[in-house]
Amino acid sequence: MAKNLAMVKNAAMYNKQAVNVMKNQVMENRIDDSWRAWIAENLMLGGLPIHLAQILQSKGFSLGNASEEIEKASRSPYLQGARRLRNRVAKRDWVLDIYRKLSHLQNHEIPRRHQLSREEFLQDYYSQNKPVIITGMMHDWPALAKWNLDYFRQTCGDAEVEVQYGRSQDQNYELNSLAHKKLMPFAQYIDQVEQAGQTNDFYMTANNDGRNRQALDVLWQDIVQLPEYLRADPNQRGFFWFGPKGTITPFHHDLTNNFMAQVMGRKRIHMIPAYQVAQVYNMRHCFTEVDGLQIDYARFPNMRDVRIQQCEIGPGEILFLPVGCWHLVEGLETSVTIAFTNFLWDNDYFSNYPPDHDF
Ligand SMILES: O=C(O)CCC(=O)C(=O)O
Repeated sequence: MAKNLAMVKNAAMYNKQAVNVMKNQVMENRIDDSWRAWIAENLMLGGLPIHLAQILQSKGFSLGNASEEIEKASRSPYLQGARRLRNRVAKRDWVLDIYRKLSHLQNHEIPRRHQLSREEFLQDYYSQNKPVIITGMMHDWPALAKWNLDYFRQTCGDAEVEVQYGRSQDQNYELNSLAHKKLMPFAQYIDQVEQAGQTNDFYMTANNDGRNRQALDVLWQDIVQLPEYLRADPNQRGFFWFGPKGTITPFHHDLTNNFMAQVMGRKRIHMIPAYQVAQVYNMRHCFTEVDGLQIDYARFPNMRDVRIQQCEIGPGEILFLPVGCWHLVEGLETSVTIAFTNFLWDNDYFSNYPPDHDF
């Protein structure tokens, strides 16, 4: 059963998708367990019994049967338990909404801080779950001067690498990332990036890191870990993102705090604070169906309440992406980013992540 797009607030928005899925069963004209689940779900959303009965009637059930079933569900002690849980979630949403409302009083610009000290970073950003752009901390990276497509060809062009491929044909290319992995010589990928102009069809991402770590080993000699903020850890060096102009990483959140250290090209990042999770239609794991570049407000009305922050980063700049913060990333030019998660401070938000990802 597809999950609902909205919480109680959106009670009018019944689960239409589920209605379509179950069209076939209507032929038999009986209310079965999947329809019962639909009734329960929509009662929990705050749907009025009479409206639910009318929808069932329009699907071929008799009004009497529908009303009886809805009445039975409403009285069910099982549903009383679920109602309590729903109320508890609504209370937590209310608390999160305090942060959302207060955030409207804040300056929306992502601050740029030159050579931010460890302590300031910890106190003002890491521990506050707030993004920041740090400048002036990559000046000793050989990569900044050396990296370009020819250098990549010369140093590891023969290596076999893994990339995400064939993304244009699949709306859910991030959710289905496993299906888009493809192996090719690095030199061939570099040629494609060079010739592409603008495309989102292929992208070497952190999802390919397991395979590429060894293949691109030599490039890591040009990177200096950032000791002001990161642990030296030979097993956790960072993640290599390399793609053409036009790549789009759709809205999602990470389960770690994250640095995006920009080496080549520019990127635009759209961010939504983590406490707005109730408004972003999180359906599966850390993803949303909302297209952040073309938001359909009729389908996703809660997005009107969402505060989206935007910034751009270029070579030598580091964006701190706080854990849980929703982000969408656009490659504005051929671009290379190194992402890090090995911070000096606790960065385990995975152990207590809900095990069932169907939200
Ligand atoms: O650079 C990108 O395209 C996406 C980066 C990202 O989403 C991340 O590091 O979590």
